[in-house]
Amino acid sequence: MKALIFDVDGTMAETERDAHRVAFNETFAEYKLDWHWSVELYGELLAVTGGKERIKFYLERDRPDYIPPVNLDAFIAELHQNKTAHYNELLARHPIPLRPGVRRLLEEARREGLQLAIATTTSPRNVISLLEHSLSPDSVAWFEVIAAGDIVSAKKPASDIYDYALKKLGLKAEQCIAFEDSGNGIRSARAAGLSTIITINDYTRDEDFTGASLVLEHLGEPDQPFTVLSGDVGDAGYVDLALLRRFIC
Ligand code: XBP
Ligand code: MG
Repeated sequence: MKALIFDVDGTMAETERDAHRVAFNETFAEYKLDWHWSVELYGELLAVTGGKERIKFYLERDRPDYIPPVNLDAFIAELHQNKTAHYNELLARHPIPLRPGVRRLLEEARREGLQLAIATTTSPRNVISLLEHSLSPDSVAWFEVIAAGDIVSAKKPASDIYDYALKKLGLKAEQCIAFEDSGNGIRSARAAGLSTIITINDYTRDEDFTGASLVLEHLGEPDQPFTVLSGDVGDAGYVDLALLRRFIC
């Protein structure tokens, strides 16, 4: 096992409901658009990864009444840039805590000389903000590769972002483990050939995690053991490198 590759949103931290969703709504309000994404509606919209793609999907599915500007893609890109600014302000004001076990596992991997990488649909700037505010000011440098956003043309569930991360790491899929929280995420990681550990959250708990090595409530801590939804963990109560080595294919 040479590297751990982490998804960000929903996996490292619960950023979707109280940060991304809120930032989208702040942008819509700023542009005087009568669009509002409730907690429930946002759960449906998460079926589409990528903020720009999600806005387009919402307009097509829920707002057939909307008369688009001549260049809709450019307008959506402008909205999305504004949303990214709101998201970054929000993370600076109210850092979102990392999920249980994330910091501990990253620190163990660093001590043991494993490489770390990120494979996410969100923008690089958002990843950097989360790492700096919630992990440590110098933690961007902990990651050999930050594969994010529009660097690939096809977002998750396509394998492209994981293929890109593996290529940049210079490693084969069999040498790495992916961490994901969603159905789209596991499809992407598995399509790239990666063993995948799932930590669910309220938005994703009922999704299809076929092919997961483990499906857990969270990564767990010595004093906060995980709940196992599927897979064999022996007598482990939290994810550490010894447990992960069992799942290298
Ligand atoms: C995350 C996403 C992202 C975020 C919003 O998916 O789908 O679109 O919701 O970020 P994953 P942007 O965790 O599978 O990578 O608005 O920057 O796209
Ligand atoms: Mg995710």
